[in-house]
Order: sequence, then C-alpha cells, then structure tokens
Amino acid sequence: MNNINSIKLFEEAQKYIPGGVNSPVRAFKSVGLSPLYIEKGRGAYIYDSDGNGYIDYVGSWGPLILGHLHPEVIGAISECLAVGTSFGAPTERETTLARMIVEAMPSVEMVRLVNSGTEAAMSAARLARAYTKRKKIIKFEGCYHGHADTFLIKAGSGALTHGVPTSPGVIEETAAHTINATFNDLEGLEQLFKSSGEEIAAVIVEPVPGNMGVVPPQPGFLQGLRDLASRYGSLLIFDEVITGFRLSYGGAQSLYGVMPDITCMGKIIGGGLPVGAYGGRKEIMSMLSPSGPVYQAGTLSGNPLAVSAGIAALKILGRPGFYEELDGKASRMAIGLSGAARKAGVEVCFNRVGSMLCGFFTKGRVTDFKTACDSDTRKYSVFFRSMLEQGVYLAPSQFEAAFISLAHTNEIIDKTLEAASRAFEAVANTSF
Ligand code: KE4
Repeated sequence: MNNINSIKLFEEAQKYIPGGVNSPVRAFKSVGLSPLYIEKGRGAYIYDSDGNGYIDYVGSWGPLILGHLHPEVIGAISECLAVGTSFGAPTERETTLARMIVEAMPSVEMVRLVNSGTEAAMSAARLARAYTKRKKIIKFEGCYHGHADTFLIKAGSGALTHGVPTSPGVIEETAAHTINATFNDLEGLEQLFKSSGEEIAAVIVEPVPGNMGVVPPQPGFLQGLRDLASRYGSLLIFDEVITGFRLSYGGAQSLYGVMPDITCMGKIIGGGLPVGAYGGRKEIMSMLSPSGPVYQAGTLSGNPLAVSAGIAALKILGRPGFYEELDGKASRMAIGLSGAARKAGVEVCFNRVGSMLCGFFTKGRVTDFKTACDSDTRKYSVFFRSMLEQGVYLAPSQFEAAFISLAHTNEIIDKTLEAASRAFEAVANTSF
C-alpha cells in the first residue's frame, strides 16, 4: 500500500503539533504504523492522501452513524452557513436540539450544550459534587470520560484506596477524590459504598463501555448501580457520549431501562461537528449558572453550524425502523467475523451491542478491564494491518469499538468479511 504522502505529511506535522496529531490515538502508535492522512470521506468510505480508499469502521470515533457527507446533514449545515457561523448569543436552533434530546432521553428534563464529551463529563462531575455537597467520584477501570483531571485516574494500590494519576500534571489531591471500581463487579462496588458511601458524590459509568473495547453490562449490573447510588444519596452519571443515540434513540438508558441522574452526551448529537451535552432532572440542572450557582460556560457552546448538523442527524435517527436496520447490518458483520475467525482457527471474543462491536484476540470471555487486557494486542496489530492493506479502516487500537453506520451496505459488509477471512489467516500464519 502506497502511503508516501501520509508519511511526508506526518513528518511535517510533527514539526508543529505534539506527536503530529491533535488526539493521541490518531498516531497509530499501538499498531506500530505511521498514521494515514485522510483527505475526504463519502458514505462508508474514507480516502487518504495517496488516493487509497478504505471502508471506514471508525466513523470519526462514533459520530458518523449516518456515514460521511449524509446529504440531509450537509444540507442543514449549508443552510445555516447562509446566515452565519457563530453569534455567541442564543439561537432557536439550540432550543430545537435541546428539545429533541429531552424528548428522546427519558431521564433528561433539561440539557446544557457544550463542545465535547470531556466538557460534558467534567461539568457533570462538578454539578454532582455541588448537588450532593460531597467530593468523591467513583469511576470504572477501562471506562474513559475524556481528559479532565478527575477522570485521568487509575486504581490505587487497593480497590478501596484512592486513585493514582494516569498522567503527569494530575495532582495527588485530585486523585484522592477519585476511586476506581471494576466494571460488572457489583459486590466490589457495594464494598466501596459500605466504606465510603457518605462521601460519594457520584458514580460515573459508560453503560456499555466502548473504551476498553466493547464490554456489555451483565444482567442486573446497571440496575445494581442505580440502587446503590440511590441508597447512599449519590448521583448516577451515565456517560452516553458513545451510546447516546447509538444504541437506540433513547440511548443505553432506554435500551436497559435504567435511569441515571445525569447523562453525558456527544459525538452523534453533533452530526460530525463538535457538540457535547449533559442533562438530567430539572432540580439538578437548575443549579447551573445563570439559574443557579454552579458555573460552566463556553464560547462556542450551541454553535449554530454544529447544532444544525445535530438536528438533521437526529431527525433521521428518529425515523421508524432506523435502529432495526442498523442492528441487522451489525449482526451480519458480527456473525460473519465470528465465522471467519473460527474458520482460520483464531481465538477471538466478539462483543457487540447494537452497532458497536469489538473482537478481542483472547481465549475467554471479556467482561471487564482485566479480561480485556488479557487480549493479545500483537495479534490485533497483525489483523489491523492486513485489513488496512485490503482497504478496511479499523480503530488503530484493540481497546476501541468498531462502528457500523447506515452507509455500510450488505455488499460493503460482505467485502469486509472477505478481507477479514484473509486477515485472520494472516494472524493464524504469524508466529508470536
Ligand atoms: P471528547 O472530549 O473526545 O469529545 O469526548 C470524550 C469522551 C467521553 N466519554 C466517552 C465514553 C468517550 O468515548 C469519549 C471520547 N472517545 C474517544 C475514543 N473512544 C475519542 C477519540 C479520541 O480521543 O481521539
């Protein structure tokens, strides 16, 4: 595969941008390649600076559930461009998107638009601390909630101790207020609450984690979180930046019937442009400035272009049969991949919820961060490279999700499965 232009562009970028990228995972480090520079996208495809085309299963890390350049989304952006790009003043469009989110997400009575998932999660934590007048936040190992200090924390020496910063610049005093729990371990969480319950402002969770690969919640786990948080007067925060409008029009909370106190959103609600959001019950959200004392602000929050793209996207997602059609595509993909791996004699654990899926190169089931980390990332790298050479663009990390979009036709999926058969053979024929 000729990627000489991408290599040159990456060299140039590294002169001006740390690591040559504006977000670390794009650097392809974990698959040991130089990143591809993408020039354009169309439908299910992206095209790099050397003219190579790829079937895209990253979808900008989740936002592009409709594929690239969906005509109704582009039309809405163009219509908005005719009147302006940003005013720093309220616009009717923001109310429209807010109303659509409130009408879609059953636990959300009010919502604040921001510019990223990080902003949404960071603000939700501040709001939960203000509402409960408590300091500690429980998160789950392997779940990612953006790069705010509160969340760049890994488990300390013991599950019941404080967190430890995962990044320089995050100070111990901050880490002291974040505790890591184990996803799908309700007993462990109950122990945490028994020992620190009165100090816990909130538990934040990706209801279906997509940042350790895809790990479905075990039956009763999310309801168990809900019950524990309620029992101890803590808030439950669902980080639905990925799952919101991905798993259903009402997100994971509708799919599993578990209602959080605060929901974080992003990605899909921006239609491919920068939008984040957090929402919840009126009594909680009303604490936000200017209606209440909790400060949070943003120059480009509710940006008309981004909001117009989001409105257009949600209108399409809200049409009857959308998620059934998407789930059919994802099921075709998952069944095909399992068969191809089995035929090649490669042990892969496939986890799928709706149109987000992941294949872990490991023997057993993957049910939490530890079992996810048992995956052989060398095998993933071989698989990734073979797929890339065959024109299929997957996440450049074992610990992400593959996303199916409306633009992935059966023909495109079958083409992917042919490539996967060869890629699994490549894994089987590699000695590690
Ligand atoms: P952003 O700040 O990147 O918009 O959102 C942070 C975030 C919050 N919550 C969840 C569940 C998320 O998945 C994310 C961001 N996701 C990653 C990839 N899984 C974005 C890709 C990147 O970091 O470049």
